[in-house]
Amino acid sequence: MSHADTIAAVATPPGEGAIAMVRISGPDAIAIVNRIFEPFTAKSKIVPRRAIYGRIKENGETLDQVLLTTFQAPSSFTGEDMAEISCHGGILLSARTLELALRAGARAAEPGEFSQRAFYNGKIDLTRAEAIMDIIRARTPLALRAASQQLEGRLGNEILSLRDDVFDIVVHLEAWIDFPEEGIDPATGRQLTEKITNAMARTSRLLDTADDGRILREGVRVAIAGLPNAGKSSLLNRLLGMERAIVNEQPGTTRDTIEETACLRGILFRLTDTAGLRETLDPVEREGVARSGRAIENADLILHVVDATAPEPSPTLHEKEILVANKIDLLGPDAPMPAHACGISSKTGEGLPALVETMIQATGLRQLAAGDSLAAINARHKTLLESTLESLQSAAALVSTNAPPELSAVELRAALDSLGRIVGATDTEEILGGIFSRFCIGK
Ligand SMILES: Nc1nc2c(ncn2[C@@H]2O[C@H](COP(=O)(O)OP(=O)(O)OP(=O)(O)O)[C@@H](O)[C@H]2O)c(=O)[nH]1
Ligand SMILES: [Mg+2]
Repeated sequence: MSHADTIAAVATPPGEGAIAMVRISGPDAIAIVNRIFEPFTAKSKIVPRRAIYGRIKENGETLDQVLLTTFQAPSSFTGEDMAEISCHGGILLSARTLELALRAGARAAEPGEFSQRAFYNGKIDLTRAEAIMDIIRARTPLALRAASQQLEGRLGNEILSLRDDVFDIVVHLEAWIDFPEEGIDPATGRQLTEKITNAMARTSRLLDTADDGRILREGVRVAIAGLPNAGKSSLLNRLLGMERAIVNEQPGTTRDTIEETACLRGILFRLTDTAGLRETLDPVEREGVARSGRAIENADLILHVVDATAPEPSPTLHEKEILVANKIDLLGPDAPMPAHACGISSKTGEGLPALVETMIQATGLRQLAAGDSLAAINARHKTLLESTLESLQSAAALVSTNAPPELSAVELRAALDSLGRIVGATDTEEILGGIFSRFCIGK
């Protein structure tokens, strides 16, 4: 699809900096640039992919000295004619340069509109478009690596190859629809079932990365929970490396949940300090305790903090729970270390590195980092892969019960449709709007 209008935006964040960039894309990009830009050397011509030094003119005066780079369709990010004006990085200056481009015939771009055009023009599939935003938003090295692999097409290619496999099965099956009198012979039936099972396994493998994907993009949700005064807030402060939460010898100090993010050895953690869990008549503290319950429910990992000097009745360990025995600095030299617990002192910092190591092990991200494939899917991919898997399961069941091939074909076509939506081969305006509206302006 080619767009009739030409869009422009400041592609760099607002603020002072060495350079800001105004990006223009569309059929009139070069004509617009010719109206507002003048090379310093009269004989310099605007040639694609060559940077030219010149000035931006406003009412005959020089607004700024800039570097202009142009690209000719289809060899550009959007696949259209494009111009990038690198001016000095001032808020007013970049806004004025943009305004001149708009007055010269461009329209202000919507968020993500450049990437959307790149998608429409077949430069990138949807998984790559999403990867661009993941790269921009990445806050840890691992998240960045995963996003960059997605941009290189790891996920997109896997989906396309899976789609090819399913397509082959459909073709195979549809050959039988044309000859209804013959019916599918048992050997072919077995072969088809095997192929569908194989596609199901590949889909499941991708689905298994959904949690990793969420954790990479949003961080591991950790609830720090336990009885009042166990040292939960002290532990939060230790992990953050700053005095974020109030610490006091009075039980019931923390009333509300406090959430902060920390990057611990390259992994993003969203730490929530909670109100100590106890029965109370104080309505404010009760609300705090209720909030603690919700934080615990939503957590990927719970740090159950107990006071090592005042052992609680042996706590029930949840699957996603790490038992942390705090205040070991108060234990006598001969006192036994609490069994099945990470002994730490939030006061001295003892045991903290081992606790962080245990937390990282519990996320499973270490294996992910060690593996060569970092395809970690997002929530949109997850929903679509789930419906792919459902359709494949139905198709497998139909084939194995020797149902008419038309019925299995319908299911397989539904699987193809879901896979197509992931890469954007079967797009709907609705999905696209949802994805691109979350982009930055100018991207
Ligand atoms: N000696 C020692 N004292 C600690 C340690 N951790 C916390 N404390 C003390 O224990 C008391 C309670 O600490 P907090 O961090 O406020 O405990 P909390 O679990 O957040 O308590 P609530 O918010 O009331 O639920 C404070 O007086 C801290 O100084 C530790 O490792 N060693
Ligand atoms: Mg507290």
